[in-house]
Amino acid sequence: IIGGDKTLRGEWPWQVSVWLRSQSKGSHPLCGASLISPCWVLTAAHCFKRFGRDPSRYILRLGDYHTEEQDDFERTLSPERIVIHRKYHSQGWEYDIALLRLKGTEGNCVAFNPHTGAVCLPEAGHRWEKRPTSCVITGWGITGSSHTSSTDLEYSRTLLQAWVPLLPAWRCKKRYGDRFTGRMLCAGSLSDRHRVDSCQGDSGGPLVCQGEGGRWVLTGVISWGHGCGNPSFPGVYTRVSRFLRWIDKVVNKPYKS
Ligand code: 4AZ
Repeated sequence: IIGGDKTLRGEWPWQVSVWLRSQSKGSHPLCGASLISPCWVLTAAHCFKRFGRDPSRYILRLGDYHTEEQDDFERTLSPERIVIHRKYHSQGWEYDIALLRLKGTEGNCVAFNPHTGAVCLPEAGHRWEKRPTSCVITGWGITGSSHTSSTDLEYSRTLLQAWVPLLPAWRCKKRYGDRFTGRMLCAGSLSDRHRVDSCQGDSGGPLVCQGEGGRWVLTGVISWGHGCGNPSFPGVYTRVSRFLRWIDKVVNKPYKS
């Protein structure tokens, strides 16, 4: 997260970290992800580009805050299944969405606690950027000061957050052309003085916006962009409201292994 601040422990209880099982101590998570129900975690498809789709290669941490310390509510789980959107292609950025099934019987995979809980999904067709909305991104990815163009090229050891404005689609169309589609959201700071963005290591993690009644809604999945923190090249997010039927289908389909 570029231009972010420290979070409080338990502040974003749906935040999940995705690790390669063989990662050594002192390394950083591969991706972020979001808990959407007791058995399902939503993330980006491109998180599995490098190391493949075998669930046994990965571990998930719930209730995590500090990547190198055992936090009070932290739990390590392994995914039972990785479901990547079948239209996702590793050469492109479309359909950058994946669901991870946790081990356990339906409804009984993880117990929620003060530092672990699910985020709400948006309503179908909700177009957040119609009204100027500030949303929050969170992650353990590469950091950088909000006032300089350089990133630290260092992953954060504590979970960071940043407020990021949603931008009209044309801001991203102008920069990315046809690579930016209606299944994506454009977000970032336009100010050269206060750069806010997601970066490498944050992808798969949440972009949440506050809906009516102050509920946090999972509006985007951190996906891609040209560099990090450059106001000319906003961050691109998978637009969750366009994938509700896909999510419903995957989550509610009877599964036989
Ligand atoms: C990445 O490499 C990445 N600035 C994620 C988000 C952004 C750029 C790169 C957006 O995973």
